[in-house]
Amino acid sequence: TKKVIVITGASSGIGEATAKLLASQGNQIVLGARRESKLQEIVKTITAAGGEATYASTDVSNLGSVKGLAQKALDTYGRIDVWMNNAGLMPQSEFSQGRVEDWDRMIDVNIRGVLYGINASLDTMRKQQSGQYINTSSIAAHVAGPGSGVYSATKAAVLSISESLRQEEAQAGSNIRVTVVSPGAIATELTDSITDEATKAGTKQFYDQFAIAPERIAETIAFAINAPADTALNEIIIRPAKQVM
Ligand code: NJP
Repeated sequence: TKKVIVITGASSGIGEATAKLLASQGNQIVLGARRESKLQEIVKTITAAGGEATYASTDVSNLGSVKGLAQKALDTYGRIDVWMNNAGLMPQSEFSQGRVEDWDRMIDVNIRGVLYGINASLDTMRKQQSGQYINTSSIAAHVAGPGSGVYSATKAAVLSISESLRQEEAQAGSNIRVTVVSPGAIATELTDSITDEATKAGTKQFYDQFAIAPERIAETIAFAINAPADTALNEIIIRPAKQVM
């Protein structure tokens, strides 16, 4: 059945691939991100293929902006069946470099963005007595290493937030499912967010060896959404077959 699916970070990478796949399966997609021209282009591609989509330019680190995205979904399609908290940044660096601005941006987008997404949509799902969250975490939540401390911490926060939300909604009997998808190296624009040039070069080299296409993640998310309503896939870890850590 047709679902209204809101996706943050939908202007590139995993969000874009997921929007396109879910639209091709007959769902109504609401895309959010900051780059409006990219969102317009993706909506055009989806509608040209016979699908249904709209967008709202959204900064997930601003609660009012995220509420605007939720309102766009309600105004256009009348409900919210799935909310995908996917916007994220990965400006990795070692602590000794003191890149405090990068830490703050990761906290604002990777953590606050997820909390604001929940806040903007949970009332609606509670009223509907159905819904689903797809929260994009990372393999980095499970495996921290040099340079990944803050990114790993923000993605571990996504696991904690998701698990509490899952338990609360299960207890309330609200029929709201919570799914975390924790990817390994995926070929997207994510490495562009690294501000330290040496770290960026090293990470891109690592990705170039074996990163898999964002369409793989989109297929995984579609599987979790299409699972029977009484069944919740709570966390999916998905790596390139050749990725060690
Ligand atoms: O990266 P990318 P991915 N407000 O850079 C948006 C996680 N992940 O698809 O605002 C709203 O192509 C940005 O849009 P824009 C990762 O941590 C990935 O890989 O227009 N949106 C763009 O659409 C992240 O949570 C890998 O610039 C904001 C999107 O975020 C998720 O996957 C591995 C925003 C980023 O798209 C999607 O990232 C892993 C804001 N303030 C986890 N700031 C991987 N690729 O290897 C950014 O473990 N965005």
